[in-house]
Amino acid sequence: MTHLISLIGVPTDIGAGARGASMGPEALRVAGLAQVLESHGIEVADRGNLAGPANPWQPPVDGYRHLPEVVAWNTTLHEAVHAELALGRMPIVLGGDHCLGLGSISAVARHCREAGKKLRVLWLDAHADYNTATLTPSGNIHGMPVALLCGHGPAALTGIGGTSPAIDASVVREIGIRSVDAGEKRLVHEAGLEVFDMRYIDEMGMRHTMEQALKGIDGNTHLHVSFDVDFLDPEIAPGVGTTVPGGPTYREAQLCMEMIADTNRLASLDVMELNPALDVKNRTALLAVDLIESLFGKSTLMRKTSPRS
Ligand SMILES: [Mn+2]
Repeated sequence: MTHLISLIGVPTDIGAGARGASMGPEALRVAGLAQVLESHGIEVADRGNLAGPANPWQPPVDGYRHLPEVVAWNTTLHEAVHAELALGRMPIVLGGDHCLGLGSISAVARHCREAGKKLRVLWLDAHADYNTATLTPSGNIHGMPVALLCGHGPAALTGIGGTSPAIDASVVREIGIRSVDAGEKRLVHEAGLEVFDMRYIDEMGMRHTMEQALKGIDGNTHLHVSFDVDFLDPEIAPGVGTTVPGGPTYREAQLCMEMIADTNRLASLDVMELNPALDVKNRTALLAVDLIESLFGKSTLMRKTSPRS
């Protein structure tokens, strides 16, 4: 795992159904993200915020809201993430809404093709984010990034980064899912997406879930985590636009992050959908920073060494 981190703020809610995730990057900074990482001996460069079009708050056009603006933000983000990876640094994308997973992960996939690396994407989310315009009446693109990455959607989006599809569905593991539309469910099954939903976590436990989700990761694997903060139970993480009850508890989320850290293969990260307008005294941002700290090796447990694969 590289210990050179670049923070990339992407202050937009262009793909969301509620305004406010555009303030997410600053809330994570205020919650001390850079300082917490530096306390673990990690060198952090805050690249500031990317720039892009304002949110015009329009209804869908041909099934998509703000398509040109979503293309613009994701194209800029794609180049920024790819440039950091090319420098041998680990990008942490501070969203912004989850439509930005498209620009981020398409860049990670491009880097993996160039570097001859295997890719594994962990999608931590309450939602499958596998919608298409024909399935979703809202047209909010933050519900579509996994489908777009897998090649389903308009060419202006699926072609970002030059290779469509950007990824194969087989590299994705979705964890924490508890809200999937009926048509979306069918597409997820057709794509063969591996989903560990809350029922699975309830029945099998987070430890077994993560063992399964991390299975097959080896020394040549680039592990990307796309962390939608609505993954967490809203009791502990109210500051998101689309809360769904019944998510992972504090300890379950910590274990999830600790087991990812134990692989020593985390190479890029998205932190998405934090919405300070809906938060309470920045507690969701502070919790996100606490969990990110665990991703980078803070262990709550009294262990002399953590197991490394
Ligand atoms: Mn999401």
